[in-house]
Amino acid sequence: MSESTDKHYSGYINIIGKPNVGKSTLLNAFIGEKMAIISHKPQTTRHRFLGIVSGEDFQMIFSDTPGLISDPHYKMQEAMNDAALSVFEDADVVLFVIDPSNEYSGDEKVIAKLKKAECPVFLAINKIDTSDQETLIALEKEWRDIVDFDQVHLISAQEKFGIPYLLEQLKAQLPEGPAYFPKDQISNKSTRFFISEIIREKILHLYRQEIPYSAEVIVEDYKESERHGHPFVTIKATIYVMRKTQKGIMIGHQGAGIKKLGIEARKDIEKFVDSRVHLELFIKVKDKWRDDDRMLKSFGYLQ
Ligand SMILES: Nc1nc2c(ncn2[C@@H]2O[C@H](COP(=O)(O)OP(=O)(O)OP(=O)(O)O)[C@@H](O)[C@H]2O)c(=O)[nH]1
Ligand SMILES: [Mg+2]
Repeated sequence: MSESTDKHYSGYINIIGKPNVGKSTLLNAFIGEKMAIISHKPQTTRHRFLGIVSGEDFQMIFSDTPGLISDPHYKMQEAMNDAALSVFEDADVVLFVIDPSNEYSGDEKVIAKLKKAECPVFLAINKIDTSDQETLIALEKEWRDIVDFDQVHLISAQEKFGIPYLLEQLKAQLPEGPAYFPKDQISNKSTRFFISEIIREKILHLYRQEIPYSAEVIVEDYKESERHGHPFVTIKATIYVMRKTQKGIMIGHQGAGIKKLGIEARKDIEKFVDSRVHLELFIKVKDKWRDDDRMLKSFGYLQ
């Protein structure tokens, strides 16, 4: 096989912004498939992870991050903020996302970092399908007065409006460099990570109030086998909650809640792993895990 002498471009495009502005929806739109979980509830994403798009002469490494919380209440939220702000350390391009309802109160930390960034900084005003031109023009001006953005894009990640052009402009910013990941790799996170995310997404959709925020999901066991000549995967996952009452709510009347959660999660996991799946869910109570260093380490929030 002869080696190509053509130039190769690669780099990190790091997405950052407040909770719920559509960062994960945007990452999925860039990747072209559902990788990040999405919900209408803020603080859906809890960990920074990469979504990688490669071509013959380029590799774009996108990172999705937890939404920036202006007043963290517990250690897990502090760790989420740290993970989000760490994107300034390795970015080749920073993509700051806002939505039309966004105010910049509480954004001082990120604004200071955006101003000091040595790489190109783009502003994406997302959810333009929910706004009007006048508001958007005013919003763009307001933000341009604060930060000297290299480019501003008006997009709708959900409606896929403005995405191909933004992608093209981001690609044009990539410096010359090697592929940092194998060309067929699409993330830095494991199958287990994405399975626990799928289960957490269903918890966000099915349960109300504080339940999703009190829950963490760990895939304890993942076994691939074959059944009737077809691939078959057996998964055991534990859901940690903070109180006994939350465990009761999650299980539901005669187990109806956990059954529904299991069925909905399994359907999406089957699509994700492209196999039939048997999913077993266990619920454990772990008081104050969101402030417990050891638990946060074992859940991957702290190094
Ligand atoms: N109308 C509209 N809704 C959108 C758009 N993009 C995202 N959303 C919705 O906004 C909500 C939040 O989307 P996410 O992608 O989870 O937002 P996020 O910024 O990743 O949120 P965190 O992970 O909590 O920081 C979801 O209900 C999305 O469906 C858009 O372009 N238009
Ligand atoms: Mg998100």
